[in-house]
Amino acid sequence: MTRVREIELRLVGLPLVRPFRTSFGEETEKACILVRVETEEAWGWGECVTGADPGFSEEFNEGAWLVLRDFLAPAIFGAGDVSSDNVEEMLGGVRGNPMAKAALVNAVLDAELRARGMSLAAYLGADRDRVACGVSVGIAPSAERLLEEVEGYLSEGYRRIKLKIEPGTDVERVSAVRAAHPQILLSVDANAAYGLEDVGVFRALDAFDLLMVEQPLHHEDLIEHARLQRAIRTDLCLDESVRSAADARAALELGACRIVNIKQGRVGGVLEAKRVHDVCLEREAPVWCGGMLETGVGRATNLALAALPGFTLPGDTSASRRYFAEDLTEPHELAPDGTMAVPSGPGIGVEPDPERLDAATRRRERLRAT
Ligand code: NPG
Repeated sequence: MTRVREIELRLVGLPLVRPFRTSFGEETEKACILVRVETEEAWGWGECVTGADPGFSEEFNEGAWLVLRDFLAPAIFGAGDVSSDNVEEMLGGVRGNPMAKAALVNAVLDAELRARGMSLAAYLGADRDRVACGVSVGIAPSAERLLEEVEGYLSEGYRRIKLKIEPGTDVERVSAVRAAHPQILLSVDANAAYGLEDVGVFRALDAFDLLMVEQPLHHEDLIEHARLQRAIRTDLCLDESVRSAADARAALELGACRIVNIKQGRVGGVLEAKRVHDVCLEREAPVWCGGMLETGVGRATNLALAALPGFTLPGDTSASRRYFAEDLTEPHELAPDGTMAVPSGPGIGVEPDPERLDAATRRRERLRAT
C-alpha cells in the first residue's frame, strides 16, 4: 500500500510508418495519452489506447483526458492508500471508460512492481520469455499492394497474417493472399462492418481455411454472432464485443465466438485482462493478444500479457518498426523466427526515452492531491 503523490498526463503524437486503414477509418499518426503515476516508492507508466476519434469505441483521447483528470485521478487521490488490490474498486464509481481506467490501473501496477523489483510478466503468471508474433495488415489500395505488404511481413518472420477487410473487396483480397500463400496462418478482421444479411460473404470465406474471422458484426452484439457462428465453419473471434470477463463468459456460453482477442486496454487494464484469460482458459477457448498501435510502453504491457499460458495463438504484438521510425522506448524487435522477447525488468521493463518523449509531447498536465 502506498499513496499516489502525482499523476502526469501527456498527449503524445508519433507519425506511423505507413497509413493504417480499417473498415472504420484511416490513421496516419498515433496520438495517445501516456499516464505517469508517482507514488511514495516508485513511478509507473500506463498508455491509454484511445485514438483521436471515437471510431473503434465510444472513448477517444480528449474525452479520456477529461475522465482521467476530472474523475479518475481525483478518485485515486481521495482514496488514500492504493495498490493493485484496490485500484479498480477505487475507480468503480465511474461507469464504463475502460480505456481511460486501464491507463491508470496499469500505471499504478507498474509503480508497485517496480518498487517490488518484479516483472509484470512474472506477476501475471507468464510461462514463457518469448512470444509468437503476428501482424495486422491494413486495407490496401489494391490486391497487388496487399500482396507486396504481406510478402514483406512474411519475410521478416511474422507467424500469422491478419487482413483487415471491408464489404466489396473482402473475398477477392483473401482469395489472392491465400492463393499466393497456401500454408500460412491467415485470419481476417472486419471491425464490425457487416450484418447477418452478409452471411454469404462468410460462407464464401469458409473456403480459405482461415484461422478465424474477427468481429464481423455489431460492436456490442453477441446474439447475432452466435447465429453467424452456427451458420459457418470458420471460428469466430470477438474483439469489440468483449469488454470484460463477464462479457467473455457470456460470449462463450452463447456460442458467439470460439476465440477471444484480449486487448488489455479495451477491458480496463491488465488485471481484468488476466480474468478474461482465466475465463477463456477454463472453457478451453484459445486467446491471443490484440494491439491498438501502441507505443513501446503499451506494447511492453501487451507482451507481458501475451506470455500467459492461455495465449496459444500469435498476437498483434508486432515490432516497433512495423509502426514507428522511432519508438518512445527502446524498440521491441522481432527475431527471425517470428518471436519477440517479453521484457523481464521490474514492472513493464521499459520506459520512454526522456528526449523522445518530450519531442512527441503535445500537452502535459500534472495533477496532485489537493
Ligand atoms: O498491431 O497494434 C497493432 C494493430 C492491430 O489491427 C490492429 N488493431 O481493430 O484490432 C483492431 C486494430 C485497431 C487499431 C483498432 C487501432 C483500434 C485502433
